[in-house]
Amino acid sequence: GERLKDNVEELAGTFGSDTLILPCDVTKDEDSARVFSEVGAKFGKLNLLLHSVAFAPKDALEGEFVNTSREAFRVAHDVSAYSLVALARAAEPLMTDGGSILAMSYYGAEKVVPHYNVMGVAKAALEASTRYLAYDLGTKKIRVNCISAGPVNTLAARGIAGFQEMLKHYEAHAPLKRNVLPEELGATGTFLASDGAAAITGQVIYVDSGYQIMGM
Ligand code: 0WE
Repeated sequence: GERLKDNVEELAGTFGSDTLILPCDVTKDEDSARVFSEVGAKFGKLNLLLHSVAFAPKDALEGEFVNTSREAFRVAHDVSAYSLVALARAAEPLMTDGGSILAMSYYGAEKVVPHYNVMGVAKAALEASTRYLAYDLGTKKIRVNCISAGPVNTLAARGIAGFQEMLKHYEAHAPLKRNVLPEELGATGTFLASDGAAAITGQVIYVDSGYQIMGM
């Protein structure tokens, strides 16, 4: 939306002048169709799709999971999980040399993180969708993977109660005894998009200072 437009333009500016910035409401099939039609018109083909979008209504991330409304569940899954399926389907015709599709996940998909609630269920759907998409698109040499990131102090994290404590918890308990840097997530994305990862598909790669291996 408009609120983030300046940030997006600043970031896209670092890629040089031949960029295209388009709005996309991922809950609308017409929007993804329009985006990839414009990408096709300008560039002719596509190599990489990074899915980095999630939303659950704020009240669903505060109370108990058992109280999640049908509507909050629907919205969280539509925006955070189904959108990967819709975008992959729209991107596929442009990935004529094969391609790499990446999605961002979080540990709350596999273990209970208090208050992550319906987002954890939606991330579980996102990770499972990654595997089914990897199977379908493998014949087109399109790979589909998730990066499961440790907590990063982003704009989306700022509104989350207890987030600073979560950063401290990772510093204390992760094998590397530190938090993840944004550029480390970027470097993993670059690797997964590269030919070095040509035989990696359907995976969830943890970029979390090793936190996920711990049992206690
Ligand atoms: O996936 C996320 C959060 C994504 C997110 C953030 C918001 C905040 C504003 C989705 N929907 C909303 N809705 C809003 O209204 N993370 C991995 C970050 C996160 O969120 C948490 C976490 C962590 C970590 C929520 C509770 C507990 C832990």
